[in-house]
Amino acid sequence: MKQKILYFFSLATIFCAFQCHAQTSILFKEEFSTTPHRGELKHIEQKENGLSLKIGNFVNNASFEESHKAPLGFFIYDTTKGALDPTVAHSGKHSVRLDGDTSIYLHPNYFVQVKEGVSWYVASVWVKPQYNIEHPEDNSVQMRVWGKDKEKKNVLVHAASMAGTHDWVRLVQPIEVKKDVLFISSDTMLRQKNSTDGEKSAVWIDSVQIEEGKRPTEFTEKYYREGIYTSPEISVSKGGIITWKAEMPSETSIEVRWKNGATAEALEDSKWSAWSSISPISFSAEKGSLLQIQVRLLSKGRGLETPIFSSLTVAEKQ
Ligand SMILES: [Ca+2]
Repeated sequence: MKQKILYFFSLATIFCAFQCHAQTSILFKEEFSTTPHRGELKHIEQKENGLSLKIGNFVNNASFEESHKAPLGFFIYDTTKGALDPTVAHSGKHSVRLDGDTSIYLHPNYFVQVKEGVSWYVASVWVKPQYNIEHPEDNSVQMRVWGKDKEKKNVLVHAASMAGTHDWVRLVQPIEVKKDVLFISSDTMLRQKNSTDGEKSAVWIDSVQIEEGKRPTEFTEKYYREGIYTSPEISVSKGGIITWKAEMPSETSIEVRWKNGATAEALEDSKWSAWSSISPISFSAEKGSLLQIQVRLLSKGRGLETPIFSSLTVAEKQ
């Protein structure tokens, strides 16, 4: 296997020596699949096959779109009082509606494993509550965050709640991970005191999210929908070309831009070029000898796919 790789490598070297050195010389090359990145990553992580968008939501089927009759991966207690609703949604086309004359909740079938070194998570859910207005003081919608310890005991960690009738509104609960908590989860509950007059309250639930950090980001089903790689400063003496290699599954894209300056300060203030999605692009060194590049990974639609960015090369004209 090693021999094969060497063989390919030497072929590539010979090819490049012949092809590239004829017109350009390489100033900067990063193979993200084989070497640690230089530069900064935002909402992006390095994997074996290159840079990819980070997972922005650990909840499966978080928008209830992968469902048939019942919301896959969740259970409703009890099912006579709640169902998938294909006519109302915060994201996608479906939500879950709970109807209660007593309290009722929607709970996921799984827990998210807490990662080592991560001390904060944040749980969020979009809800649209409609209360029995005769008794508004008895009703609320609540998101409860659960933790599991070594003995797999459920512990109520936090709860965020809201009273009143609203259009779509987000319940948010930051979670500081305690030492003994290994798994976390969140459910959504329609709390209603037993109704004596048979009147019902209802809540629509959609866009459930558990992510790293203290503040929630825009709802996404899996990956962050935008991530940025910023290169280190690269020394140049004249203009040249920037080339890159990437895989882009459907509904994803990659864009690249650059800026140029004489000093680190000037570079900071310098304007970026327009984003370009087709490799290669040319750059100029009119303003000085420093060049910086940004790469933007995008996942459109529901954020279910990530592009993979595998290499970036900067070459100067000869
Ligand atoms: Ca949905």
